[in-house]
Amino acid sequence: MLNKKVAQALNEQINREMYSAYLYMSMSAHANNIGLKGFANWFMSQYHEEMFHAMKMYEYVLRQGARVKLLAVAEPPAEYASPLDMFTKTLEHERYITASLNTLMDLAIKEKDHATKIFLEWYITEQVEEEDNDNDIITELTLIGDNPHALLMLDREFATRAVTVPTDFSKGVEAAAKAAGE
Ligand code: OFO
Repeated sequence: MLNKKVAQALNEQINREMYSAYLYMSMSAHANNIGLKGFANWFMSQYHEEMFHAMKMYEYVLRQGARVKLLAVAEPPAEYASPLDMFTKTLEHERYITASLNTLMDLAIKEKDHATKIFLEWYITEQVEEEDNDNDIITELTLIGDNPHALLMLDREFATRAVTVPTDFSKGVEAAAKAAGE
């Protein structure tokens, strides 16, 4: 059972996760357009991660007997100045997501909603990993600078990133996550 405030805040967070997916989908398209297929693969994998985050929360709201209310998803930017710009914006966005999850956690604590608090811990732990990865990539891209050879090497490495989260939610999100070992 979720109280109204918590249910609304969770629905808003579903929207933020959907926007995250949309943002990385846009970055994937841009990377494709500039010939960086490995970067396109990296961002499309990130898109799937974010869809999983959104759907995991969607299922939680439903399982708690509350209403899912899907809000309009904003338009993400379509152009980026450079690969470094894409990752700088990725890190900026993830910091914003971390802050929104912290606010959500504060609300769950204030409302004494222990189930939601436990549920949100998974997201907050994920954010530490995401920000750390983004920081590492920004450091690499800064070192690469204007060296096209080094950039192509990183592009090849990014081409090997595989999707590890479930992508088919027709039988339920948690069931799919268990089957995928998440
Ligand atoms: Fe990129 O993070 Fe979702 O939660």
